[in-house]
Amino acid sequence: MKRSWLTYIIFLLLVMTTTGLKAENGYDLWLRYPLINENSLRSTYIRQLGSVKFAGQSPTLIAAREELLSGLEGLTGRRFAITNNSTRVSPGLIIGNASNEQAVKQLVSPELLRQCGPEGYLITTTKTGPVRIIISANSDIGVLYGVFHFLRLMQTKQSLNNIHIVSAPRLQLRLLNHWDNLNRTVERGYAGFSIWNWHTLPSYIDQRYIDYARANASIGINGTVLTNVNANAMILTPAYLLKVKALADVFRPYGIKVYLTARFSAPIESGGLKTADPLNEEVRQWWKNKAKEIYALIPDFGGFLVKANSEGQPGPQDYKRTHADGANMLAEAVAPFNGIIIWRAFVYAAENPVDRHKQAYDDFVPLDGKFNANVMVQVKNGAIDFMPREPYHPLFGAMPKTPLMMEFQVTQEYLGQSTNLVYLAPLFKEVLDSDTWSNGKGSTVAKVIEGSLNGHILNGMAGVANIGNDLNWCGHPFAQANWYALGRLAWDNSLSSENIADEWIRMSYTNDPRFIQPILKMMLGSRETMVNYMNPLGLHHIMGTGHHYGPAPWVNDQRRPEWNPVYYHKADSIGIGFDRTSTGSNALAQYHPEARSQWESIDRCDEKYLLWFHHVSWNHQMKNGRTLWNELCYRYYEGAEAVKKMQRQWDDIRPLIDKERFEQVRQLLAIQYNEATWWRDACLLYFQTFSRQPFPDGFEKPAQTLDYYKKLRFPYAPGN
Ligand code: GCW
Repeated sequence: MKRSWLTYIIFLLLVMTTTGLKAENGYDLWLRYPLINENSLRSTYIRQLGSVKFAGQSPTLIAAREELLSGLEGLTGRRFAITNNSTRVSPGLIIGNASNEQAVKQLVSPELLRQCGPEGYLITTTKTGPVRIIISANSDIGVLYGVFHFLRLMQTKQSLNNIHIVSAPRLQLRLLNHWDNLNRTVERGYAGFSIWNWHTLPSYIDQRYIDYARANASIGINGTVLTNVNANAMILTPAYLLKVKALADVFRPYGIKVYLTARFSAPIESGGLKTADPLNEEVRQWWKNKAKEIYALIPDFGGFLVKANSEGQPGPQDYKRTHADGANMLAEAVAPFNGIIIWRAFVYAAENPVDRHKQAYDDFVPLDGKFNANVMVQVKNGAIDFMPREPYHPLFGAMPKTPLMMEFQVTQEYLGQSTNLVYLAPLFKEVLDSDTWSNGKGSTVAKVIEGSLNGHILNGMAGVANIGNDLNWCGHPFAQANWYALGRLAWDNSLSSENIADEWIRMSYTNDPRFIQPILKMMLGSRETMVNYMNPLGLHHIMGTGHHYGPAPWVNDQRRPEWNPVYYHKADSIGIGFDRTSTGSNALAQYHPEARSQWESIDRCDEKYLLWFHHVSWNHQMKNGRTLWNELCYRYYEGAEAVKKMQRQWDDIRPLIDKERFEQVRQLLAIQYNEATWWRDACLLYFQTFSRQPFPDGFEKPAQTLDYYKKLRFPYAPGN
C-alpha cells in the first residue's frame, strides 16, 4: 500500500516536471533562448545589462541587434529598449564596431582590438567608472560574432562579472560543403532533401535560409559551397546564377560567402565548346567570362570548389594536363575578383593498380609549388575516405609549398548515417592533433592547415554538411552537435571536444548537471564505441556497397578493385589487415620517418591502426595478451554493449528534458543497438570463416546466420 502511494507521488512529480517543459522539435538548434528559471541569476543579468546601447545600422548590425534582442528577451523575460546612442555613460551593455564608432572605440584598448583582427571580437568589462560590458570589433561581422558569444555566455549561465574575452578565428575559410544536387537529393545526405529549393528561388526566400545563416554565423562559419562536388554545369547558367545570387544576398549580412562547385567540362556542356582543355585559349576565356558574369551578380562570391579526375568526374587529366594546370586556369579567372579555387585532392583512378591510400599523394606531391597563389588544395582528413578512424592523410606532411585546406565529413556516411549517435569532435581533434613531423616535432596537422608552419596566408577548414530539410535539420538530434563542433573547431582548433560538447548540451538541452554529466560522457565515448562495433583495430571500408549502410565485408564482385571491402581487410586463413609496410604497398613511406615509426613495426604499432597498416595473423598476441581473433571479438562485443549502456543513460535522463527529443533519441538508440549488433555479428561470422576459431566463452551467439546477413538488401537506402 505504502509503496503504491509513493509510486503515485513520484509519477505525479514526474508528470509535473515533464509537462513544465516546452515542446521542442529541434528546429531551433543551439539558438534556444529559454527563460532562465533561477530568479536571482535572471535579475543579476537584467541589472548588469542595464541600458543596452547598440550603435550602427548596417544589415549585419541589424541582424546582430535582432538576435540580441530576441535572445535577451527569451532568456530574461524582459524586452530591452535598445538605444542607438553609444555615448551615454551609464552602466550596462555597449555594442558597436570600433572602426566607425568613436564612442565605442574610446572604451576599448587598441591593443585588444588589434588582437581581434578583421573578424574577431572582444567582450570586456570596463575597469573604471560605471560598470559597462563592451562588445566590440573592427568589423560589423566581428560584432555579430561577439553578440553570439555573449548570448552563449548567458545561455550557458556564466557570470557576466569582469569579462575579458578576445577571440579571433585561427582560420580564414570556415566552410560547409553541401553535396546537394539541383534536383534536391543530397549525396550522402540523411536528413531529408536539400534545403535549397532551386525551383522557387530566387523569388521565394524560405525562412530556413535565414535561420541557416544565423546558425552558421553563431559558430563562425563564413562560407558555404551550395552544390555537390559531383557537379552539374547547369548551376553556372544565367537562370541558376540568379538563384545563387538570391541566397548570397540572404547570407551576406551574416558574413557568409557563397561558393559553387565547377564542373570541369562546363565549357563543353554549357558553353558549347568542343573541349575543356585548360590550356586552350577559348576555354580559358570561357571561364574568365563566366567569372565576370558571376561577380557582376555576386561581388563577394567566394570561388569554386572542384572535384576533378576522381570517381568519373571530368578534369584536366582528360587532356593530359595536370591538376595544377586545371586549378590555375580557374584561379586566373577568379583572381581579378579576389576569388579562390579550392581544388580537391580526393583522387584515385580505376586504371591505377597502386594502393588507393597512395594515389592522391602520388598525384599531388609533384605539383607542390605549382599552384597559383589563390589556389588551396583541399585534403580529406584521411587517405581512404572518412572512415570512423583513419590515420591522418600523408599529404598534410608533404606539400609545404601549397596551402592545404582540411576536409572533414560532418554527414555520417560511414558513421551510422542518421540513426547512430556519434559525436565527431574527438575524431576531428585526433586528426588535427596528429604530428606530421614535417618541420620537426610538433608539426601538427592543425599547424599545417593554419599555414603557420609553412608561412601560408590562405588557410581553411571545410565540413561536408549534414543538413537537410528535416524539421530538426540533421536527422538525428545529436547530429546537430557535429555541425556545431565543425564550426567551433574551424574557429579555434584548440578547444577541447569536451568544452564544445558541454556548450552544445547546455544550449541545446539544459544546464542541469544531472543531464550534462551523463550525456557529456555518452557523447565523448560515442566515437570510440562506434569504432569498436564497426571498424575495430584499424579495419576500414567494409560497409555495404553503394549506399554504404551496414556491414558487408564479404563483397568482392565490384568492377573496380578498390570498391570491394575485401580489398581493404584482406582476410585469409593466415590473418587479416592491409600490409602497408615495405613488405606490402609501402604507403607508410609517404609519412615522415618519425611519424611512421609509430606504425611501422607490428609489435609496436598503435593497435588502433594495427589492421590499417599490417596483415596480422589470427594468433598474433595483442598488448593485453589476447590473440588477435579474441581481441577482435572482444572489441565488437564491447562496442555493442556500450550502445546498450548509452540506452540506459538516456532512459535515466527522461524527466530532465522535453518529451519529443527524448523520445526521438530513445528510438534512435534502439536502432543503433540493433545496428551495432548487426555489424558485430555479420563481421565476426564472416571473419570467422577465415580464422576458423570459436567466439570466446560467454559471448551471446549471433542471432542470425552469415548467409542471412549477406542476403540483406537496401535498395532505397538514403543518400546514395
Ligand atoms: O566518400 C565518397 C562518397 C561519394 C563522394 C566522394 C567524394 C561526392 O561515397 O559519394 O562524392 O567520396 O568525396 O568526392
